[in-house]
Amino acid sequence: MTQRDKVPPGQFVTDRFPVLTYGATPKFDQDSWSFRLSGLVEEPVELSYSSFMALPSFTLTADFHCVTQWSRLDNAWEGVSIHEIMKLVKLKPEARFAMAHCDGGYTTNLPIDVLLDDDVLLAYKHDGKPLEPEHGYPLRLIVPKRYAWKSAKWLRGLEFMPEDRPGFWEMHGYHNDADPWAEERFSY
Ligand SMILES: Nc1nc2c(c(=O)[nH]1)N[C@H]1C(S)=C(S)[C@@H](COP(=O)(O)O)O[C@H]1N2
Ligand SMILES: [Mo]
Repeated sequence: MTQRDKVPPGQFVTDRFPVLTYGATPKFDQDSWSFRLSGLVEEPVELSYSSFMALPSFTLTADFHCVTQWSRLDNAWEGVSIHEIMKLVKLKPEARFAMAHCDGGYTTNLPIDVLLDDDVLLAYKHDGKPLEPEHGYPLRLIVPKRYAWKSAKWLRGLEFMPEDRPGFWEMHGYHNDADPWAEERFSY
């Protein structure tokens, strides 16, 4: 694949790693940090920082496409694969959508089949180093096949839902589905 084939329409490539955050970078406190799986699961789960970090790790190289038109290619992400996370709970059959919840109150929504793709992970490292605070330390969601606003920084939990509900940017005019190859940028 040539580099051009990796760049969706209307995007340009940058080697930088811009920061795009609505609001301030939340403070991380290891003792009060936890990761929750909630909503339509048989038993909700809450993991401490150390038990989360003890989960088997998964690495992936993927491109990252921001709706503001920059793409950063070949990011090496390391974290825990979504499939590993889902071994911790049993989804109820009515679960069809998920909401990512973050420190600071940011949210973003995904259909469960998009969340459960093989390239989705909860990342704690980028290009071999712990995530920088402004890029989501200690944990962020990575959904390579969607625009980057679906890759929630400072992730604290996933909630499973029977019906779709818009997250933060989806409520403020961004497209619900966010496929960069279809240029699903805005909903208006
Ligand atoms: N918690 C949280 N996650 C977030 C955001 C945010 O404001 N808060 N911004 C989103 C947007 S719009 C983009 S483009 C990417 C940018 O990730 P980066 O700052 O690591 O480049 O993070 C996404 N995840
Ligand atoms: Mo963005």
